[in-house]
Amino acid sequence: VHRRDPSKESKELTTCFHYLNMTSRSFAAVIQELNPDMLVPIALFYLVLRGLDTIEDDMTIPIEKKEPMLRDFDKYMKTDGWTFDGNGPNEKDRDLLVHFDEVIVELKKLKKNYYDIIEDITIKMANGMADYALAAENNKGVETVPQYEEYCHYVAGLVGEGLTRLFVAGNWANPALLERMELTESMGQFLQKTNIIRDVHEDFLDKRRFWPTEIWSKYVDKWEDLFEPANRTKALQCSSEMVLNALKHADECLFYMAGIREQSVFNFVAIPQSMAIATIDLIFQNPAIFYSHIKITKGDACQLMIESTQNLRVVCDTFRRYTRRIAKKNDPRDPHFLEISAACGKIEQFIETLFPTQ
Ligand code: PS7
Ligand code: MN
Ligand code: MN
Ligand code: MN
Ligand code: MN
Ligand code: MN
Repeated sequence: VHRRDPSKESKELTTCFHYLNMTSRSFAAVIQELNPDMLVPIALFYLVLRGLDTIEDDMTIPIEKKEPMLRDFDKYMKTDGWTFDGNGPNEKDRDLLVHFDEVIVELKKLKKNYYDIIEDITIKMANGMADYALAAENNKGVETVPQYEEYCHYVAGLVGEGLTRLFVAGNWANPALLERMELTESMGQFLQKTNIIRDVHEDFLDKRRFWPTEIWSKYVDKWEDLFEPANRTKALQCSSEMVLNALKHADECLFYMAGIREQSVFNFVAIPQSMAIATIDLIFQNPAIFYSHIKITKGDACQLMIESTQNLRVVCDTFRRYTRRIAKKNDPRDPHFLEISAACGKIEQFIETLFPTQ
């Protein structure tokens, strides 16, 4: 195992790692365990997107200012000395933008092929975020399931694309993954959809909505009604349909991981996916998502870390265990009972084809 040596780093790079540790929910540790050749490019990729997302999430920036800021973010990331002192959804994220000039110094030292991938993904994500922020302001927002999936593509599918391009550039992943971009897309969609289902109440308090009208309108007349205790049964049925929609990505995530050739990259991609299937299990049939912020326990997170840093067989065992827990909780009175049962069956079957149990 390789360790960073801060005494051999520039002061700006040390600052970058400081903000990586401050801002990342679960990514900081796995990024720092990456192979040294991947470590800095991926840490900087993370910080650029974390900075961009801080602007997207800052609901105190009026849309007239937010939209152009998002669309110009790729210019800021190459402007010497650029910083931004906004409100930030929390203090750590705000601090990252206050010290963004130091991220810019390090970005300029990247190999051109790495910088170009990061820049390309940033441009596409930022414009997608701007489109959806503008639509939300005009009371349109996410209406159909294809729009929901398009938003998830902008904020997570594209991250997967950039990462897969970086992995292949370094020969850490099978180049065949580039010809199967739907597998990469599933990796991002599965993480983002899990985040959107879990954060529904937090986003509601921020006056943001990512659940598509096409789905929630089958259960309640108005979006706010989903959070009324009197409507809990309908709300849970609605969340089951959201879970069903997310579960369809699980088998492709496992297939993607079969294309990773290097242990530290495998750990980096597998840990968030295992956390996601465990989070889906926590969310499923759980009314608490409509009134509080729920998270898997520290103990479960520790176990998932251990299980996700070995090999695909162990990760498949994890997925099977959580899939069975989901299937067990499935309620025959739920309108999507049969489809959820089939989706769980499909995941188990896929694992069986990868690792037959004689
Ligand atoms: C470059 C490591 C591995 C093929 C900062 C990792 C928002 C779920 O929606 O703030 O604001 O509530 O909780 C990470 C695919 C992205 C997708 C994305 C960049 C996996 C900014 C993570 C992470 C692709 C855009 C959670 C997507 O943030 O969300 C690097 C392969 C950042 C990955 C956003 C969401 C991350 C997320 P929200 P959060
Ligand atoms: Mn965010
Ligand atoms: Mn966001
Ligand atoms: Mn500074
Ligand atoms: Mn969220
Ligand atoms: Mn949250």
